[in-house]
Amino acid sequence: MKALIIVDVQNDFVDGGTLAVPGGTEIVPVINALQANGHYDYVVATQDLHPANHGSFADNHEGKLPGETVNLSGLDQILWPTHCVAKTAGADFVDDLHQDNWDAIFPKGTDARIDSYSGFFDNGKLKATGLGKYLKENGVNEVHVVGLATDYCVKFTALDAAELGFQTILIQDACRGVNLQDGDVARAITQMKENGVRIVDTGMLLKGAVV
Ligand code: VGL
Ligand code: ZN
Repeated sequence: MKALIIVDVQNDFVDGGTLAVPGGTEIVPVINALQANGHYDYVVATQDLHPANHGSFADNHEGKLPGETVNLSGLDQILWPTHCVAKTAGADFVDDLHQDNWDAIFPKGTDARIDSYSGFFDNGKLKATGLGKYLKENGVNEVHVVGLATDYCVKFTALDAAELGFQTILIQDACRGVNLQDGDVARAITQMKENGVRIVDTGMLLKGAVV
C-alpha cells in the first residue's frame, strides 16, 4: 500500500503568508496532479497548528528576532515569525489544494513548549502524532513525501518515515525549502539520500517510471 504525505501546505507557508516559503505556491498544482493520478491508496496531510503562545515564535521571546536560536524545553529551537496559529486563516490549508480525497489529517506543534517539524513525532520525540500508527494499521509500506518546507518539516518527516521502516520517496519538485542559510535545501536532500530516502520528480512518477 502506498500513501502520499502532504506536509504543511498551509496559507502561512505560501505567498502572502507570515512564513512564506519561496515558490511555495508553485507546488499546489503539482500536488494536485499527483493526487489525481490515482497512484495512492491513502492521502494524508500534516498541519502545523500552534497556540498563539508557542515557544517557536520570536514574538514570544523578549528581544529575540526570527532566525535566532533559544533553548526550548532543553532543545535548540530556531525562532520563527508567528505562523499557523490555530483558528486563524494562516493555519488553513491552501484553498486551491484538493482536499476532498484526504483520508486523515495529523496536527502537530500544538504544545506551546515543544516544536514539531516531523509529521510523526515532536522534535524531542516525546510524543507521536499517530501518523506512523495510522499508516502501519492500514498496511502502508511505501510513502511519498511532498510539501513545505524541504529543509524542515519535509526533511524530518521523510527521515522519520525511513527510520520507521517505510520505503520513503521524496518528490523533489513537489517541495520547496526555506534556505535560511544558503545551501540548506541541497544539504537536506543529501541527508535524506544518505538515510535511504529515494529522490524522484513528479514527471517520473506520472510516467510510471518509478517502481
Ligand atoms: C515549518 C518552520 C516552522 C515547516 C513549520 O512546515 O517546515 N517550518 N514550522
Ligand atoms: Zn511551525
